[in-house]
Amino acid sequence: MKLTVTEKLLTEMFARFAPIGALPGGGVTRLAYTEQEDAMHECFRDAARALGFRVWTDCVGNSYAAAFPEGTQGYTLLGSHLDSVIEGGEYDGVAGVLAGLAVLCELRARKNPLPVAVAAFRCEESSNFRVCTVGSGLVTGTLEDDVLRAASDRQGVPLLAHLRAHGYEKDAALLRGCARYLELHIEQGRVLQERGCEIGVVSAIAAPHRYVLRLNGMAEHSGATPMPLRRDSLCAAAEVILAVERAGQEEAANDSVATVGAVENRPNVMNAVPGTTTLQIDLRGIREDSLRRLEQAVTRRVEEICARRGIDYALKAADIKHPVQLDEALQRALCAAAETAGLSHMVMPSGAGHDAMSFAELCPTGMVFIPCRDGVSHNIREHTELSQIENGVLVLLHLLSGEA
Ligand code: HGY
Ligand code: MN
Ligand code: MN
Repeated sequence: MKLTVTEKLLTEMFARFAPIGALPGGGVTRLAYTEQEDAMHECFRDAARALGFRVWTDCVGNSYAAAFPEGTQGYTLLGSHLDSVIEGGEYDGVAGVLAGLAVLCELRARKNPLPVAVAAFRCEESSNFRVCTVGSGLVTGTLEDDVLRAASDRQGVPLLAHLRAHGYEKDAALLRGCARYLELHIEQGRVLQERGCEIGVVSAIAAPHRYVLRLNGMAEHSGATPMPLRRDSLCAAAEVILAVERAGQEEAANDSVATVGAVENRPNVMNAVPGTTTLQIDLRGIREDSLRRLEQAVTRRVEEICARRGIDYALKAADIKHPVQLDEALQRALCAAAETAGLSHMVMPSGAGHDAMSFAELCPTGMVFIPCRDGVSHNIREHTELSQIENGVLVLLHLLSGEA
């Protein structure tokens, strides 16, 4: 099968997206529910409309494009996201949304009547509100109300206030008529590259368990306070950060990971003993038992470090999700589609979270991975080739055209 429109579409669309949230040293910052994400969605909608597709937005700001009329049932939804982490790359999420648009164009060029829609979901990244997959979670009913109400951005502005400011509402109407969800995404790891494999078919998605840990010691004069009298919250945080890493290493054999990705320190000046330090902890795993051991180890070590150092602490869950197994029949069909397309492929888990997590309980859900250079992602150096996105489009097209 020869792609007719994809390369031109991808080249044009990446060029249109490029200036949005662009950073002087390369890479992008397009945080959720900020003007950069708004601009990405507007750019996507304008392009889809110009291509002659029906375009709409739902009441939490997700954007859609389709050739079929409103009210169509049983369609396949190709989705991903357009927001990024801070100092992120241009392909995380964007590759999947553009691949979806390319599939719509290729199906139309072949006069294939299959009902397929593309979705760009809001706030997939947890970078701004410490909660992920908000847009897809709201329209699939998988985002708990208490998590939504507790979420606030990096300046402390509630997520609900952002929705209201956009004229959106939290009680989103559930997505109707979607019979199957597929997502193309860069792997964000280096397994495909190391195995020389062109396509990954995802079997399971690791669940993020995210916590905010607030350590309260005592801010004091850094010159006049003798060492034995100090309750230094940043020193306690340093021990906790290494304890989290060690817990992750102990569970690495079970494909679990553990990271402290963000530190906020107060008063954060050279001549004051730190008094309050807040850590953001990200635990991930595809096995519930391993995740449980990880959580118990982290909780136990936080307790021990704080007791020994006389530090008060509050460990609060920000976002707890379950590991997701993806549809086996779809996995087989995607492998067959890659085979038909003449592309090397392998079945593999995803350590990263995706909007596909929001759909796995709702309908048959599948994911296609394409390699990214050296597995680098959530980094301004993130890169993949247009030809690799085209490979993903080819697999989706073979699957959807029933040619698999
Ligand atoms: O953080 C993640 O797993 C994904 O990039 N949203
Ligand atoms: Mn990401
Ligand atoms: Mn992503």
